[in-house]
Amino acid sequence: MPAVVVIGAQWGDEGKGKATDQLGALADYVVKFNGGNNAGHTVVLGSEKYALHLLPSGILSPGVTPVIGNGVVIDLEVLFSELDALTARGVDVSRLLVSSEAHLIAGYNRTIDKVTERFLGSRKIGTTGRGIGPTYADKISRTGVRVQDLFDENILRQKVEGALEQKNHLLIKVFNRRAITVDETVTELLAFAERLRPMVADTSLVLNRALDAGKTVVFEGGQATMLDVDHGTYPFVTSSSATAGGACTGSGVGPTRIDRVIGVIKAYTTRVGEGPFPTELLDDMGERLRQHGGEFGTTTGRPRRCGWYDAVVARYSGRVNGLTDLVLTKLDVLTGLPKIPVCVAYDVDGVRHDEMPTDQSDFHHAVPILEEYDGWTEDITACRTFEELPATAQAYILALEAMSGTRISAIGVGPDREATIMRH
Ligand code: 2SA
Ligand code: GDP
Ligand code: MG
Repeated sequence: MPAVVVIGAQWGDEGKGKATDQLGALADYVVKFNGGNNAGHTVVLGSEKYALHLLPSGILSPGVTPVIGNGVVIDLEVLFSELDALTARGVDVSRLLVSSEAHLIAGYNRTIDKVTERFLGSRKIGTTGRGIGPTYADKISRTGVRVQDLFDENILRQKVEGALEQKNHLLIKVFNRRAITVDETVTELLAFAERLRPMVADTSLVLNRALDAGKTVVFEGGQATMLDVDHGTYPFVTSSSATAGGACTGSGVGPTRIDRVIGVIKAYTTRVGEGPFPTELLDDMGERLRQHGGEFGTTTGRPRRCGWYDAVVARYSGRVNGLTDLVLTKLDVLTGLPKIPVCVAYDVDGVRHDEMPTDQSDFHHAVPILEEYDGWTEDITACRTFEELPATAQAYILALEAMSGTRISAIGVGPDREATIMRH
């Protein structure tokens, strides 16, 4: 399996970090291809717990070369504080490569992210406030600042001047804020330039050569399918391509080179931030899933919204990502529930929808059609084969597999790296 893409199949926090970390042990390169430090991936190795944001989860495996691809937006201060924190814990981060084409998050974009959310009031997106959306907006409108600009101060200054002409207009006239100066921005960005320089590479060339040489490359998606700027619940999405196609545009590796696309999916669903969520539970059961699943943002600490497994979302993810496998996570969190409802389709104004409604407004008032499965009471965290699972847990997995349309090839039964069942 030389080139494997790992993406989130729901609204994020499915456990991609754990899945990537496991694959990372078999990989030569692990590439982050979208998003930035809005991401939060928790990896548990024995008694050690790591929360990764900007760095690919594969960084924890000795021998892996972690890569930050061109599709990522980088906050340099966060990058170096994450690197320093890992180094202090004995993790070797010396092989990290950073694309010269990746875009940089400047202070003005963090400010604009936060003030825009405040300005939107009840129409807010519920962003992480890390400057992600405004930085991708600059990229698309061709006013962004890239990693390579750090190494020519004249060009950097020109680009920052161009960007600030627009930003200051917005900040002063619309948001009633002070102007941001070119000097403060250039100083902020250049502060890390010399530390970054040795890591900067043509990462597309490096990865394609690695694949030519038979090496294994894992592409790690940030956020998830339903947060993808094209295929997600727009406008309640992040601003990058979190689906499998993003692995190609965000790394400079062509689609013909990808061998497998793994969707990570929770045995129930969570979402953080605003936007529609048909199976959301606003009652005690939602609170039970949140507490048992530890469903609080890895980056912001926000409580995650919780609900039942949604097979319409799973089928949609299978389609838009071309999934070859599903990794079903957090099955252990459902232990103890007498019955487990699953959404098999939606009712929209009396019409049954087996597929994702084309019209976003329909999705906003889709009512889940639920089917119930029997639960189990046995502790499953020590199970390491499918056959060791209680019969009702096996039946639940097989039902999800049948209705989701993609083979479930691994099952998570706990946060630890070892707490996984592989199905061959
Ligand atoms: P942004 O900041 O512009 O990307 O926010 C836009 C939407 O994308 C959602 N988003 C996320 N959803 C789930 N997990 C994310 N990472 C963190 C985590 C989130 C946290 O692992 O827990 O700590 O709060 C993530 N990042 C972005 C966001 O909630 C908006 O709905
Ligand atoms: P990511 O953004 O998709 O990498 O997911 P997060 O790290 O934000 O959230 C997933 C959480 O679930 C983390 O705290 C993981 O340690 C934890 N986790 C992952 N897989 C499992 C599992 O199978 N069971 C349990 N109980 N926890 C898991
Ligand atoms: Mg997360």
